[in-house]
Amino acid sequence: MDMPGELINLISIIRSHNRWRGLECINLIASENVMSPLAKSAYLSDMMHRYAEGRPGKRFYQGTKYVDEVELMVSKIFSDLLNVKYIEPRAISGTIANATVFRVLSNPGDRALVAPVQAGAHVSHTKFGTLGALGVEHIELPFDKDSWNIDVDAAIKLIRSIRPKLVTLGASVYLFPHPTKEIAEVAHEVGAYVVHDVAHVLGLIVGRRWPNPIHEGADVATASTHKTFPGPQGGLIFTDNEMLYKSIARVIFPWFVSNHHLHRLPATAVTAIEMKYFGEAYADQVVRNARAFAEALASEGFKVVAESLGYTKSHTLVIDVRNLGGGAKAAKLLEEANIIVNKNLLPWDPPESVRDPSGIRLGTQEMTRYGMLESDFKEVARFMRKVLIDGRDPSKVREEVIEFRKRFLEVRYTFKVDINSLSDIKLPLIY
Ligand code: DSN
Repeated sequence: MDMPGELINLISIIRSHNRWRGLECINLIASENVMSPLAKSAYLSDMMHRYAEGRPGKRFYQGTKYVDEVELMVSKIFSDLLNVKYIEPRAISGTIANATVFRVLSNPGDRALVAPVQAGAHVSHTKFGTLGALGVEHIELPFDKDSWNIDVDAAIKLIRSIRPKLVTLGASVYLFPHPTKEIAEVAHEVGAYVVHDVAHVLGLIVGRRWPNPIHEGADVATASTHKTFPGPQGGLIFTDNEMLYKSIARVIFPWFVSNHHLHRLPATAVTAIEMKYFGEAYADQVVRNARAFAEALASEGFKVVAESLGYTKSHTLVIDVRNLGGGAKAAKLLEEANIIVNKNLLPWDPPESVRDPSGIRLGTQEMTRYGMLESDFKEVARFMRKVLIDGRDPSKVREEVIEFRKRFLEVRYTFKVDINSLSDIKLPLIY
């Protein structure tokens, strides 16, 4: 039978997406990244078809001996990379990692202190997301707009007066490390646990450009494996606390995952091995690029936040675009020029302005993976000025962006291998 029209149409849509986002855009979403060809090839293994509920060696299905080996490898490699004792790799996303940990540490009706959404907390930390779904009360930590960080003195007072079950740190707009040590000391004094969500900065921690919260006193850390850590989409939990680890392992299955999407595991292991060898060079360049990008944007006339603090210590930077029509308009115009960013709340925005906030958020991690250096980000800042400040036609700038992107098509910080020589089965990608 010939391919039906709907299938031809579907393949054409997939190819259009792959060409657009994979080859023609400057991707600056701070929570995304790309896998290497080797990791992509590992992602397409037969494991994508299989089930393996439970833990290695204690599965509820037969046929998992190699899955078990890979899953144990993932835990071992992360344990070494992060220098922590216990890894739980079965969370299929950062949100599932958070749900598991929050459920282990609290019951419905308990109270949690969390960073404010406007200051970058992830929705799963809040009453609007997973914490709310679990019936845990969300009370915001005080945020200091001058230091772009949690107000430590006010937070300490609040922890002592609320005596919460848990305190969450970490954010999706994560410019400067949160004060884990200071918060953990006081949290522990009142019997609270500290959960640090390092989804955004896992790759920087592995690359030794960001503090590991477990080494600073957090009880448990949650993460995702696809932001600055450039693996497949997935979640991770790590801790040095054996009792917590055992509770997490009991709760994640069967409460929050049944099967844990096994094809993630070999691709995550490949990426972890890449990060073992290239992670420091990669993280270093990501952070250098972020600082250079922020400086370039500021000199092009943009209001990049946190100027007096050096803009950022991570992969992320934030621009206040109120004077340019707001975050929604700016993000849309940039998209028309093939520059992909997201609109983002800034600390002074009310939560209801989430659909048209004051800011846009930019991350350097993906384009760094494609080989961009500081001088290349200066060029990106110029493209952005043309669109948002000079008011040039975005479709004209798009032509320049597509031309520019041709120089950055190959994923770096990986091993040079002939993928086809490794595979018994040819798995062509739709490109
Ligand atoms: N919502 C994602 C982000 O963009 O930061 C995190 O899951």
